[in-house]
This record gives sequence, structure tokens and C-alpha cells, in this order.
Amino acid sequence: MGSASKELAKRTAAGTAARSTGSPAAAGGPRERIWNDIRRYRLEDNIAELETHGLTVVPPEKAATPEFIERLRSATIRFIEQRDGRAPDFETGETHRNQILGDYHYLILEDPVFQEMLYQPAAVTLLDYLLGESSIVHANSALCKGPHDELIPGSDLVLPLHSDSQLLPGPFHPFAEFANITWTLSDYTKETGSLAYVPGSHLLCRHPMPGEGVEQAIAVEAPAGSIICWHGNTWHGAFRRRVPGLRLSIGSIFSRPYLWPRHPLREDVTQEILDAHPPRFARLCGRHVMTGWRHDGPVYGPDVIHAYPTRFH
Ligand SMILES: O=C(O)CCC(=O)C(=O)O
Ligand SMILES: [Fe+2]
Repeated sequence: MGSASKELAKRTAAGTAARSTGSPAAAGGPRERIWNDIRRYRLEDNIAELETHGLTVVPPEKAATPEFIERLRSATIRFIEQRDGRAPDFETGETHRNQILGDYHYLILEDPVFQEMLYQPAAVTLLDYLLGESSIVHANSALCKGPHDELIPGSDLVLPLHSDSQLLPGPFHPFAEFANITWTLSDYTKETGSLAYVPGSHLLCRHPMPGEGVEQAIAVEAPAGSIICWHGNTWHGAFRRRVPGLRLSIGSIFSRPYLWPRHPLREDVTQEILDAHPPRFARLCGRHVMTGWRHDGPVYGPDVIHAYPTRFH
């Protein structure tokens, strides 16, 4: 027997083969944990909005402490300044005129606050509900947008409507395989270039056709320090910023663990960084994902799921 098979046999005999053994309805399982967290962090309305509309805003008082948001904002501005070689101009926004997304990617390992961001309790509870407890960081970027000219003729949108289930051909599953958690670091209104989204579009389980949904797109209004969370199927884009200044945010797309992430976080994260955070951080980095093995077979770490997953695993 190979070493991987021996390890599995040992764990099976010890009754510790997987987090997911037993009935999905079992007491003490993920469904119960997630429900308890939804109540603990007062997210019942947000879950109802996610189900009904495909997107929700968690207000600052439920999202994180003001001190955390201040640290997140300062570190994000530092990262942007380093990448651009100049300070963002928050008065006029002219440093970022007509910027749609920007090139501020993969901040996670650059500052501890980006690591802490991933497991803030309200954020991780929404994530658990949408993607189960095994989800991983799929992509992460800061966004910084100044005033926009009319970039799509005749349209208020500067970023066309799309679904974040980008690697998936349609039809999508009705349950989420991707989810977006965006932290707003400036106030979002239609005038200031907010996110746009089409309520209910997650239920269509497919990508929009070019131009489809534009008439139904509405602005996501949210004060700085909020979490905006949406189902990967939800059609969204961004409105044109019409006023001076900058819209600042940091967004992460998460996925179920069987989807190949865009960043090599599992490989890049160091033991020193892992040791500085709770075990959930390692899982969000994908350290539990049993792929990439060669002749010796997989290593069945204590966190590996290999039997009977439900949408909450
Ligand atoms: O915040 C925005 O402008 C939209 C960005 C976006 O599409 C995303 O984060 O998936
Ligand atoms: Fe997107």
C-alpha cells in the first residue's frame, strides 16, 4: 500500500477521515455552525437579501471596527502609491481619471491587515453561507477610480455588466461557486461611481449577453467601511464617477476549492505568515486543497474534505 493509502486507512480506522463524515443534517455540522454565526453577527437580513437580490451591503457598524477600516485604508493607499510611484489625489481624483479597474492586484501577502481582512467574522460568515467552509481566495485587487468621461457611449456604466463566475460556462449552478466580498474605503453613491448590479440576476444562472440588463442595473449605495457581498452569478459592473475625488475599495473573489485560483497564494504564503493567524486563514489560502500531488499521492491533512460534501462544506 502506498503512503497516501496507508494514511487514509489509518484515519478511516480512527474515525477521523473527513470533516464531512456523517449526515449533512447532523448536529454540530457546518449548517448549524453557519446558522449560529449568522445570528451571532446579526446577518439574517443580509442573507435574505443575498437569496432574493443576489447582493447585500453590511453596514460599517456590523462589518468591522473603525480602527480596522482605518488600517485597511492606509495599507491600501500605501500599496497604490508604491505601484503608481505617486500619491493618489483624493481632492480632485485626477491621478486616476478614467481608470476602470487599475493594476493593484494580489495584496494579501503585502501587509498583515490584508490577511486579517479575509477572516473578519461578518465577512467570513457570508462567505461560509455562499460557498461553504472550504472556500479559497480566488483573486484579490484594490480599486481606485477617479472621475470618468463617458467611456461607453450613451451609457452610465464604465465597467460592463458581468458575472464573477468567469471561468464557468453556463448554465451555472443555482448555488454560488464564486462570491465577491468588497470592502468600501470611500462612500459609494451613483454619482461617486458605485458598483452597479441587476437585482435577481443570480437566479438566471448564466452570463449576460452584451448590453443585457443595463436598463435594470441599479446603484449599490454604501458608506465607507461597509462590506458589499454578492453571489458569483450576480450581474454587476460600475457606474461612471461624475464628481471630483476617488472611489477606493478592496475586493476579493472567493471560490469553492475545486476551482483553480488566479493567484498562487497556497504556494506563496510562508509558514511565518500562517503561524500569525488562526487556522481558518490557512484554509482560505487553499492549504487544505488536495491537488498538485505526484507519485506519492495526496497528503490527507486534518482539514481535507473527501466525502459527501454539501453546499455548506
Ligand atoms: O467595484 C467595481 O467597480 C466592480 C469590480 C468587479 O467587477 C469585481 O470586483 O468583480
Ligand atoms: Fe466583477
